[in-house]
Amino acid sequence: MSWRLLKYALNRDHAEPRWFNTPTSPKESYDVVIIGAGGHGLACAYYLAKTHGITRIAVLDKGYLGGGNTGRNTTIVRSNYLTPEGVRFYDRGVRLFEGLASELDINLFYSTRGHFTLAHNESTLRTARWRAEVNKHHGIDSQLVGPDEVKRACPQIDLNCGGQHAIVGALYHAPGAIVRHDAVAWGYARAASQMGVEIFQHTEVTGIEMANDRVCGVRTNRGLIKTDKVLSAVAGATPTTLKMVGLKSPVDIVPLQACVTEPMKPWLDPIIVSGSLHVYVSQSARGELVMGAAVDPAELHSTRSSFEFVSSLADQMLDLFPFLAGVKISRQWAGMADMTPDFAPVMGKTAIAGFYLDAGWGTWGFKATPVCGETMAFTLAHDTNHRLIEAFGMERFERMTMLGEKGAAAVGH
Ligand code: PYC
Repeated sequence: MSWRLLKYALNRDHAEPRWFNTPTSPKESYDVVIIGAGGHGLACAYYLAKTHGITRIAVLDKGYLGGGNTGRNTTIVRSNYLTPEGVRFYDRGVRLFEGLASELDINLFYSTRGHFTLAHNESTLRTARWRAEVNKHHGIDSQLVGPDEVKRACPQIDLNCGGQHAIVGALYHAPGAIVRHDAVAWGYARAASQMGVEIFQHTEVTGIEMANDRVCGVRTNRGLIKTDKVLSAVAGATPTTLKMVGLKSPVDIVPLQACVTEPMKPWLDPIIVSGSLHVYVSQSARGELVMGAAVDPAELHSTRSSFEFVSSLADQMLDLFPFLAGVKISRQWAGMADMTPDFAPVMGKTAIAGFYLDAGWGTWGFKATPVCGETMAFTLAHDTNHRLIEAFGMERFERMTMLGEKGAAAVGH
């Protein structure tokens, strides 16, 4: 038994240490204010403090820590993207994730499972082949495999898919992993807080102050905070902060729904994605099947989840895994995804001096948490975009230098 455990067991008065300290009220000023205490905002605060020595940081959230898309995603980590820019960026993300539990001293239940993107027809197979080639060129472990290899990794799958859309192959990405999403946010929060970062929950930003065309503070429901650097890391609410600084939003907000089943004995090792059937599934350490489908068809600022979602998901899942017919869905929910026209993020400096953006995460933001933190921290500290995010600037929508990452999205749009 570890000493720490023994100490708590024997000492009745010994309170469990708090994960982070919240001062009663924000200071008058900070070097950096981060809007959004989700994984991205907290990771940025952590790397700003750890790598760049900037610790006078306030992280503000109108709700609670990790209560937005950080706690609503389905925890998949992968780097099998389609564009070289995406592949390089997410590869760094996977590598950071692999060492994160020991870096943050928290069990993240990081579990490398292998990731299959199923192809049910020739055109999907062609995109899979294309992705595999781009991935290999950048040293990423992805390859095209046949139906037999899918069956070997997942014997329960029906390769005929109910007779409607037989599996003809798949893109296999060995590093594909799952990881406890809330633990990622809490780990970053604790480590950042230990270095002096201050986190304020239930603190809403109501406006951004500007003077001489540059940021000079944020207005909140707890008063004005002066700062000359503001990061907006509020996936699902990005248009609101962009409006505060007078920038036109390149993102639409669409709900992405997900659900989990009751816990089952472990049977599913890999992550299975079918873009054509609009479903994906993995099995968590608790035994639940974590599943999702395509985004909702229209813009909506809401986290409600619907019966239509579970019924159509169940329909497609039963084509892949008929034996699940009696398994119960225990929870369902939605997150709000900010979708860009080219399915790549919008990151870095903006036309407003001192206003930085970490947005456009669509349905793939969680896996980018550590690499966003690292690259945005560099960008804020040096007021220069990190080389890994140079292609993700907002100006690409005016210059028509879009990226075209749609083929790498896991879910249909
Ligand atoms: O991008 O891997 C992904 C993903 C899975 C579910 C939603 N997005």
